[in-house]
Amino acid sequence: MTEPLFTSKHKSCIGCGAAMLMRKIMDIAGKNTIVVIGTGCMEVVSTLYPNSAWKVPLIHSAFANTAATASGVYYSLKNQKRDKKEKVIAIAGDGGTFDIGLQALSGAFARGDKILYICYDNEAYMNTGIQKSGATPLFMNTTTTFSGQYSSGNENKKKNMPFILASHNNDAYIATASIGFFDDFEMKMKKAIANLERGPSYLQVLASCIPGWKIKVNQSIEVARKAVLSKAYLLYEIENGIINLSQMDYNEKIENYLLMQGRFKHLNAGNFIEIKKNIDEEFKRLKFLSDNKIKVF
Ligand SMILES: Cc1ncc(C[n+]2csc(CCOP(=O)(O)OP(=O)(O)O)c2C)c(N)n1
Ligand SMILES: [Mg+2]
Repeated sequence: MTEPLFTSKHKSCIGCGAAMLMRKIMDIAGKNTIVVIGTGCMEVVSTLYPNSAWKVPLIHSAFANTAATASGVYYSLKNQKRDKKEKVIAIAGDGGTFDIGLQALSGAFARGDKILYICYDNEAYMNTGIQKSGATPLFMNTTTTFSGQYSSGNENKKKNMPFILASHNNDAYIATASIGFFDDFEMKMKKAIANLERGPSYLQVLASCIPGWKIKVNQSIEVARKAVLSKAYLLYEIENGIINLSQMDYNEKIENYLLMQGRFKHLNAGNFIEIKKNIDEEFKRLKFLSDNKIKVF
């Protein structure tokens, strides 16, 4: 076997879903890749001096500007006529993508910069201690949306990033994935790379977090599978403004997904009903758009 391009020289938590994803990303990307990494767990754990887990060139600048840095690298490659051979992959967490890096990402997509942006979505600002982000799901307990006598955790729904980006650019390839289904991720990442001939690509990948989700160290894959099968995290692609819902066996009970995680252990009967209603509505909406090939953007 050839040497991995994301090696074991990192200090992630045992069982970290995002670290597994980094390895998979680099296995698929290959060595003609320049990685731009946003501030967050994956940057912090993989670049601790004097070690680096990366066997490709890697740039970290700041929290808000991952996409802007990636665009700069892309235009530099283009000016040097290296852009057909080398690709730029930007990697950032959900906080760095849904919130603080959104302006730069929006600019890159509006311009059609040919970068692949991958958001590893662990559904909170994990590196600084599990604060709520724009990707945090309804009712999750975080250190800034604390569940207690007067609150059931996060009161907002997750932002719909794939739709926000799809509304920018019809040349983009956009997809959601989960570390519970690496074959599906691989298929989508290959399409995302192929799309760089035409425009930008965005992959949003659910990546479980042991301390943030309060699960056992051997449950990261299982929980990421249950998230999809229970319809809590829907997998789909958006190409040419048309949604294609990924074919999965969507018949897991949502309770089985939520109750295996400490971050949802406070939920009451009313919370379950509301979550169920939301995910059923969203599934119905996406399935309708997908089945009828309706051009949404
Ligand atoms: C401008 C700025 N604000 C805040 C921080 C502190 N900070 C570093 S990592 C981080 C959390 C990142 O969250 P996310 O993007 O979801 O990645 P994760 O840590 O979950 O992997 C924060 C708030 C920072 N480095 N820079
Ligand atoms: Mg995060």
